Amino acid sequence: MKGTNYQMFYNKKNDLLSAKFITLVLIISLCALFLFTLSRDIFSANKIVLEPPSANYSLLIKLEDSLSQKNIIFIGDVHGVFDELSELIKIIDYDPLKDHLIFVGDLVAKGPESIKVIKLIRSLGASCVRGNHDDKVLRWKSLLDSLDSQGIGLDAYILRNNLPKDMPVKSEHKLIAEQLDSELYEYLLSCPIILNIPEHDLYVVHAGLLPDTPLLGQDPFDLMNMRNIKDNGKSTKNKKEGHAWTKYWNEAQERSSSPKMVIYGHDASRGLKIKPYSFGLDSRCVYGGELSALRWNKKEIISVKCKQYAD
Ligand SMILES: [Mn+2]
Repeated sequence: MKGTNYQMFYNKKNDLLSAKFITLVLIISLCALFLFTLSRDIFSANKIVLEPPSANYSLLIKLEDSLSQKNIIFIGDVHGVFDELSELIKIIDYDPLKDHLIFVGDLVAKGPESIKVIKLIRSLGASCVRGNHDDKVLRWKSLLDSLDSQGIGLDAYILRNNLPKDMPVKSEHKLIAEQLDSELYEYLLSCPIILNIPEHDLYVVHAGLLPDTPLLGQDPFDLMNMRNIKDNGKSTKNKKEGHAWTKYWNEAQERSSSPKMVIYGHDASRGLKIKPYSFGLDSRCVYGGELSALRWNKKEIISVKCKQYAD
């Protein structure tokens, strides 16, 4: 009997212990769930999704008829070089009543006066396409504005979110974005990825086009960055892979019943590059080369010598 009593006592004590234990586990679980929910709410309130690289853009715009009827002058990659751009505009004898300027992108970065360059180009009523450097500035501006409107500092944002690899926090694109007022931002944003000028059978794009893919099916990032096309048909900015995209573009136009010319920039290392159906206008101004303009009706190239601003 003694043994049985002891057993009963032991069982009671055990039941009591396990009840206490279960209650404790329940309380801890509830606390953990509460804290988890709370922290998730705080986190999601502060989490801002960064727009993907080319979130806000027009892929293809046709130049207005009133502008395509003027004498069109294309200008290569300016990269924030204000003095030489001003000099070039004087030398080409630009007449706003008769001429229309079209910039092939990369108005900004690498050179010293990006903001002054955008102001000047905008004031001339020029057209433009978006370059890879313009795109980075636009992405920074859109992020900074979005954080600003929510009262969140960049430091707080970076603590919880990763910036894209090509948008490091210490970048000149961020500095330019910080100086961009809303008018200049709207102007830069208005530059499409591809400008179509059907009256002259040509397209303007910053880097290049794939010959065998419909225009509206092409990736805007590639159109602002490509230099070559690889053997598998994909574009790359690496010049060691495949061949220049212009080789494939020109071959395709020769076979086509409605061939199109492409005016582009971006490829400073290949410099001025004239082929039957492509015209490369980046003559390395910011690296101490030249800034070039192309008067389309005369097929005339006018260049000014540039100081070296970047390596
Ligand atoms: Mn470029």
